[in-house]
Amino acid sequence: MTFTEKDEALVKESWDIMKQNIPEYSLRFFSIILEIAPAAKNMFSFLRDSEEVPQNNPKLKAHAIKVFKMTCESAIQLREKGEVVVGETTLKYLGAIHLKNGVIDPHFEVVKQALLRTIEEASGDKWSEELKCAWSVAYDHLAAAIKAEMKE
Ligand code: HEM
Ligand code: ISQ
Repeated sequence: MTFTEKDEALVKESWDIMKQNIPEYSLRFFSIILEIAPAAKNMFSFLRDSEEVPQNNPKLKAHAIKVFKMTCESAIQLREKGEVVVGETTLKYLGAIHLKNGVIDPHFEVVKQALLRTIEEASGDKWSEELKCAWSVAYDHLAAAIKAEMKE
């Protein structure tokens, strides 16, 4: 699939909506991950010792934002260059962090579904098949880069 200007605009637009309520959407994002894969909870240092998902955890928020932002940046790169290039240092770091915390390939599908559902809820009647596809493609490219690094 070629990533068009329209796709990029769709991704940016829904990220703008999400930005207006980061606490809510980051929590929602995380809760959906745990709904799909409850065992994932223990992989996260900021959750390991708590009973439920903390309502206002700065680390959770900061990380969740990064995931959305990086996916959004991937969309921009896909449109500009036709591929996703993550800085080598960032990629090495992310590869190492995820490997160390026990993340395996199938988890990426879980995070993808959670990301899409969060965007669906956030974008309301702006949600469309096209929007879903644009985020999916951007995420898949980014995930592939991290997964490849984890296999190095
Ligand atoms: C940490 C991004 C996929 C689990 C992080 C961090 C970022 C990130 C930015 C924070 C690193 C730091 O500053 O310390 C991403 C992106 C992903 C992705 C962009 C996909 C494209 C996944 C998946 C899982 C996962 C599939 C498994 C459920 C974790 C865990 C940490 C982490 C356990 C460590 C959190 C902690 O305890 O501090 N990720 N991630 N990530 N991620 Fe991901
Ligand atoms: C880290 N990696 C993937 C998804 C995440 C969601 C919330 C907080 C941190 C995360």
